[in-house]
Amino acid sequence: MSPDPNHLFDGLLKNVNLEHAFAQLDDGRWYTYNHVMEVSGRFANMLVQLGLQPGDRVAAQIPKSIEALMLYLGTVRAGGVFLPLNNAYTAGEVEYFLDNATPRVFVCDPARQPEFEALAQRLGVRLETMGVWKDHQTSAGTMLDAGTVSSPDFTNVERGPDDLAAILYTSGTTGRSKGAMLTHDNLLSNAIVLKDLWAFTEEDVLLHALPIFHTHGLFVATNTIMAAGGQMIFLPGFKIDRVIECLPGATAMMGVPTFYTRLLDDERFTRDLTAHMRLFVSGSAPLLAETHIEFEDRTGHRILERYGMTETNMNTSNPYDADRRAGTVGFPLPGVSLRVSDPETGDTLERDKIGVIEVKGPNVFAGYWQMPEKTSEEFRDDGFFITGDLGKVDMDGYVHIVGRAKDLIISGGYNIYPKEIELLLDEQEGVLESAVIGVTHPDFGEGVVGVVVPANGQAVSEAAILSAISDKIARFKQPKKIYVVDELPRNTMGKVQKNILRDTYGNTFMSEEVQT
Ligand code: MLC
Ligand code: AMP
Repeated sequence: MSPDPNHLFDGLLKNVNLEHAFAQLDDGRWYTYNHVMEVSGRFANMLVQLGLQPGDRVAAQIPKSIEALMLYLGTVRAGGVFLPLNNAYTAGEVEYFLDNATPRVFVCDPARQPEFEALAQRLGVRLETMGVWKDHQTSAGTMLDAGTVSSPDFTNVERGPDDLAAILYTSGTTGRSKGAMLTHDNLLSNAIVLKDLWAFTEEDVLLHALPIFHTHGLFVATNTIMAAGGQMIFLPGFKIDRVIECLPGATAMMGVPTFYTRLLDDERFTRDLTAHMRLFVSGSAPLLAETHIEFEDRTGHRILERYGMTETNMNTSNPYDADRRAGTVGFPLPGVSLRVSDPETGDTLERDKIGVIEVKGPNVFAGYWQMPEKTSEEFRDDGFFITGDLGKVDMDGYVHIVGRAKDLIISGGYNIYPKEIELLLDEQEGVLESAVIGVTHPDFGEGVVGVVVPANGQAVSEAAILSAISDKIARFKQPKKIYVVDELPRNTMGKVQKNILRDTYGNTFMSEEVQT
């Protein structure tokens, strides 16, 4: 059967030379595109043997590894829907996703298997494990053990452009996470656009230090490099020494702003170290204009900033060949329509006017998993998706993001919805109510601060609250500071004035002084 150009896997690997290197791994192994075919084929066979039907979900909360990436590709080849989960999520958080998405298979870290056995049994989900491959002797979970004996030959299950390839959960302003349904065409069209726009070729070597459970590391980075037939230096995470060591072997890097501020804080990061680099891309959170400028002063490279979302993949990008402007996210991608609307009336605003950014195009998701009402709330009648980001298009056509209409904190590139944390703080003993805000953090861009009001006569302390919530939600979401106050500032309508809280506690992470 000839490759189906609509199938994500076939489309990504369409022009690839199978002998070409795909990834250079931290354990010294080299992966070629032949390995990609073989190992993803083995996983696809295994999933089918486990009973996977087209459209079934495969959830995974596993350490970053090349095999984890092959599980994504194997799922897609088998006609399944890949559902990656942040490794930092607690068992309680994972329970919600499994309950909501009802996957056929859940693959977890072998070290955490005991936490999930009862849950998997209750939900009727097949539990498998996958750790990090070490050598042929050591077991690294059931998927890798079985993978060595299953066949590498697999004929991809037919899928249409509108069939789902992945579901990525994204939190909501109400605190409940929503599964963004991404189709084969959403992912494939975006990868091809980005490869062309950013001029990726098979000569490229992408330094990959992002996690692979989010859009940025999983799709923007790996799909784009595959579409180009290029290779990656595939690191387990962002550790500064290793990144600096690997940079001379790379031609491109993608990262969240924290990657770039950390590099700039290191004196080994010099013009010489980056001399052969062709491209640095930043996204997932705002890159400060001063970081952009300092980066150029230090290295001579202008970071290319782009703007995306789990629901929409990438929407805009600064140009590759023309002026990359600090503080802007560039132009809408080819095929993407973008407009700025009045948040109240929905009327389209003229250039330079600030409103809510709305987008439409092949990149935009198919809706939230089993939440038709939530889906329709976030789309206009003419099909534009309301991003919740506030911005403007300037007179030269560059898009600027100036804030958010949604109550959202972005910390080190991870999204944190205050509502989810507030609901948890409110449940704690002695707490009457709470408000959660994001304030400037020197490393993560924004850091989470909780402000709590004790119930009448109760004594509450920061330490007691932090200890009580320590195993309830992922660590990166937990407030890095909690203030106890008598009351929250409210407006005449009774709404908490978070802007006042942000003014009061804005310096929390910028100075040693503790505020009261
Ligand atoms: C780690 N910690 C964080 C954090 N990451 N706290 C707040 N925000 C974060 N992002 C905490 C840990 O809980 C721990 O706390 C301590 O910091 C050290 O943990 P670590 O694992 O050693 O941290 P580190 O490896 O340095 O991780 C920082 C990071 C990582 C910036 C490298 O967060 C990261 O890789 N972020 C990228 C996120 C990403 O890929 N986003 C893309 C989303 S897609 P303690 O208290 O235990 O010490 C998207 C769409 C788009 O947004 O447009 O791309
Ligand atoms: P997520 O839901 O994790 O995919 O995060 C998407 C959100 O990240 C967007 O709605 C924006 O608020 C933010 N974001 C992504 N890229 C940028 C950027 N370049 N500048 C500012 N915000 C960004």
